[in-house]
Amino acid sequence: MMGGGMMGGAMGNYPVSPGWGGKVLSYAEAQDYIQYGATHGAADAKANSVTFSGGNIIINLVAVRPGYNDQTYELHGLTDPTIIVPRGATVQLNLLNMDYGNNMGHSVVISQVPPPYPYMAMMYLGQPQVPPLPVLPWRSGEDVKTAQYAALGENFVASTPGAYWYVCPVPQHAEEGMYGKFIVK
Ligand SMILES: [Cu+2]
Repeated sequence: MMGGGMMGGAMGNYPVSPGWGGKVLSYAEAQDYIQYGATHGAADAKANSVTFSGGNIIINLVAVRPGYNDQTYELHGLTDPTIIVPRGATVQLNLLNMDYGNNMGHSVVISQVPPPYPYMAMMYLGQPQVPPLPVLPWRSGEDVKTAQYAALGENFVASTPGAYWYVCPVPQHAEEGMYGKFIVK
């Protein structure tokens, strides 16, 4: 158990709009977000992992970055990398949804339940290890340069060493592979 709290968040099915409940980023701001994510933590492409150090960690995860596969997370240019953080670190886990289209809202839940996941992953993940983010709506338009993007983050303390999974709870997404390993060591 890393945090606690209730299941929360709306399960909306709509494109991003002002007032959706989180941040709204322009394409340029989304690129800054990605760049931050690509310059913090140490990426190992062969191991497909990103290792963070220090007591305050910001993880800028992307859901379905343009040019990457559907139903994946991106960080440091890697797809669904293993994320490794030191025990006791305060973690700000951010998510930016760059996907587009009906049912392409995405979120992230940290679970101790390993894959494979069923269609309704949310029913299977047990008590989330940190309060889950709401579902982030998809981008506002098809054209990536003019679209706006939903982003949101949450903070928790990685207090308990162990192997966890970060998983998209939207129906079918985890079943299709939208998850990665999250290790506290
Ligand atoms: Cu998803």
